[in-house]
Amino acid sequence: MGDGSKISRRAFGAGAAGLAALGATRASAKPAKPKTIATGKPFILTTWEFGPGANAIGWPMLASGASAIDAVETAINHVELLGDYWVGAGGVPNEVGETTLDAMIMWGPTHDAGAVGCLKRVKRAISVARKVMEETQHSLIVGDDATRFAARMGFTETSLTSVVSQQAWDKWAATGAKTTAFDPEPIASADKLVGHDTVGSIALDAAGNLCVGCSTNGREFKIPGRVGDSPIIGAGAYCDQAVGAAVATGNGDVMMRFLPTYHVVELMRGGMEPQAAAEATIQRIVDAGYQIDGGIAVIRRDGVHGGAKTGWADTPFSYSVQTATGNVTVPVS
Ligand code: SD4
Repeated sequence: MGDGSKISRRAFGAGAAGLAALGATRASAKPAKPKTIATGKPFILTTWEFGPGANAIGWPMLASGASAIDAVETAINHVELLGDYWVGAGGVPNEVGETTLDAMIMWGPTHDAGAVGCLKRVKRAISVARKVMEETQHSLIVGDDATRFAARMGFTETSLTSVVSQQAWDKWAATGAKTTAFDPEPIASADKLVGHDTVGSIALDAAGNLCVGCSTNGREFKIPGRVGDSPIIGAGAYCDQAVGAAVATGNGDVMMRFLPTYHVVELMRGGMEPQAAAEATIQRIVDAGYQIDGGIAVIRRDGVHGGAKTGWADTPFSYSVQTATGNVTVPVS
């Protein structure tokens, strides 16, 4: 966990040589005026049944003045290390039995973001994503190179396989089953995916800074190397300091084609209420003919929130929001 003080990326293109290379027009352009944004009433929103537990970790931090980025990272680390099958280490093996992780973090004040895709052998994926954001000019690092990057940043390499993930893979492989990733797109018939999940958290701190993060181990028996929507900015998560933030969950292979978290934030920027914006965003996917399980949770910076889903007839998707008045869990219908 970081201390919240090191949230800006190294200055881009610093130095006369960099400016000269950009030419006179760019070099003489006025720097953008920083937006003044009122401080807010802190909140933390977390998806799925992880919500109350993760919020109970992140909220006291916000209440005592911590940065939104520390609250989001800590809340998500808590879920990543729970040993839950659907998020983090020890769950959702790929086609060859390995668990790999996708995660992203985005910081409102600078619109900076960091992400890892198909991260192997490192447990706290959201923390590695934060290092990508804070220590490099990059936004997304993937695969074994993400593992090497993590090691360079001081993370320990360890197996992400657990007894549960090994047994799940052994059982699946013993049936001779094949990955569903070669099946036709879930358009003419409903998606048969059952095994997938993600945790997403959004926080606003007392200083008015907004942050969003998400972490997942993707979908069961995926083709090795597959990266889902979670580390794709505007797909798995997105925030805009002036408007609000959103997180997504569900069939990321399809959802990333619609950039739903970017879309919903832009709808709110245009004046749509959070609940209506969430519904319109999911409807866009449905209108394109996709029959998937998927959902989003969204919160405007004034704390008004909403959620929408498609599919998941028997799976209760929910999100939880904690503020000074307590935690509420909102079932999404
Ligand atoms: C993925 N969107 O990798 C994630 C999985 C998920 O509910 O959230 N499932 O596709």
